[in-house]
Amino acid sequence: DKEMTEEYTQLPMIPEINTLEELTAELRKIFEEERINVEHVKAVLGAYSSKPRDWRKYAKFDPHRYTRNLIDTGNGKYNLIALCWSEGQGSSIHSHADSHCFVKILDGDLLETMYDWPEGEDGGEMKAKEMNTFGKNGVTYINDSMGLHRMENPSNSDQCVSLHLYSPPFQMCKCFDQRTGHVAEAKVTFWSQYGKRTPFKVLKKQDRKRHV
Ligand code: 2CO
Ligand code: FE2
Repeated sequence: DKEMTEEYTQLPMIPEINTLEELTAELRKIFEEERINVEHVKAVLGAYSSKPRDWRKYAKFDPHRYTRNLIDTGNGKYNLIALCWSEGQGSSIHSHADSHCFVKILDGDLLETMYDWPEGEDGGEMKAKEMNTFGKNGVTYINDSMGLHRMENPSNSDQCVSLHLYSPPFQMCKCFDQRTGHVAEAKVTFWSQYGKRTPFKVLKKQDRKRHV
């Protein structure tokens, strides 16, 4: 209907956003509102041009899997996270706990492969339905009604850093075995929070659970 259309064509004014701090401030303001306009949030993320000096302190890599580094909790409305993907690292196929998931590339390239939810339990091999590569400053969005995805750094020579906003924040999601369609609960963890390494003891406990 008309109201709906206007929501997507008439975006609110996007201010100039020069730094990650300015981006965070704008996001906090937007998420104070009850309703989330997906296109507006995407436009705000797009308005920021990535500068390594802004996010260097969150860019922590691990040789074994991609890391999740908490930047901001947006007054409890969302988690803003820097994900660091070494060459070739990727996630499993996963869902997003009924949250909005916004992604902006800060450095390198990220390949997204989309899948439909499997039909029933262990519904057999999951077939990719769409693949898209996002480059530096690219923005994308997914939620559970759009399906599932796997994200990976397709490069064997360059790292990738991406900025993810999840609203509302979540601790658990579902991950899927591509060959069998088997689903399992997975815990999401933070390698660092506000630029500081998550204490080893906490990580060890989290590690008993499956990861995305
Ligand atoms: N959802 C995954 C995670 O938070 C990353 S893929 O982009 O949404 O670990
Ligand atoms: Fe994801």
